Amino acid sequence: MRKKRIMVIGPHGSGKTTLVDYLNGKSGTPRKTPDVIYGKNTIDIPSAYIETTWMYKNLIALSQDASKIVVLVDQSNCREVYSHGFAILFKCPVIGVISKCDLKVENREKCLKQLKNIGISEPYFSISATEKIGIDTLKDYLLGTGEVEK
Ligand SMILES: Nc1nc2c(ncn2[C@@H]2O[C@H](COP(=O)(O)OP(=O)(O)OP(=O)(O)O)[C@@H](O)[C@H]2O)c(=O)[nH]1
Ligand SMILES: [Mg+2]
Repeated sequence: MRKKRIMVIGPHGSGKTTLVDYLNGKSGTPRKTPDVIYGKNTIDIPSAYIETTWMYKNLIALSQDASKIVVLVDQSNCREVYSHGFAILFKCPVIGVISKCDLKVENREKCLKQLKNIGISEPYFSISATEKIGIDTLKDYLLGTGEVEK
């Protein structure tokens, strides 16, 4: 059977690649990611996949390779990009994450509301890659011992 990975979904610039690099124990210079990238433990999904609903069928197909799906809501720019109930498209567990929680603290409530509207149940995680907040807790939650089982 193919190894299942953590699939990371989020709007443009929300910190997807920064998070997957962390989950893969890698560091790189963040740049726009135009393609689906399979990493050691992760699948990094380009933001275009959530920006139009007709791309959702591709997301569903890719989710066959996912053990869990991380849905990012960007606290620094929490424009609504997901359809109401988006999470019910998927069969595997969907985890709600507020990224860039070091920025625009006043947007926190809006982000929590968005995660609820997307149809994700708590617990939600707040992370900041720059300030190293919540990111180890999330990594433990997603990967357990540090590896995804084969
Ligand atoms: N302040 C802050 N900046 C962050 C955080 N995480 C990522 N960034 C910055 O946000 C920018 C975008 O990060 P990426 O990881 O490339 O975001 P992405 O979602 O992969 O972006 P696209 O692939 O272009 O859709 C980079 O300049 C990162 O350094 C964070 O927690 N806090
Ligand atoms: Mg990226």
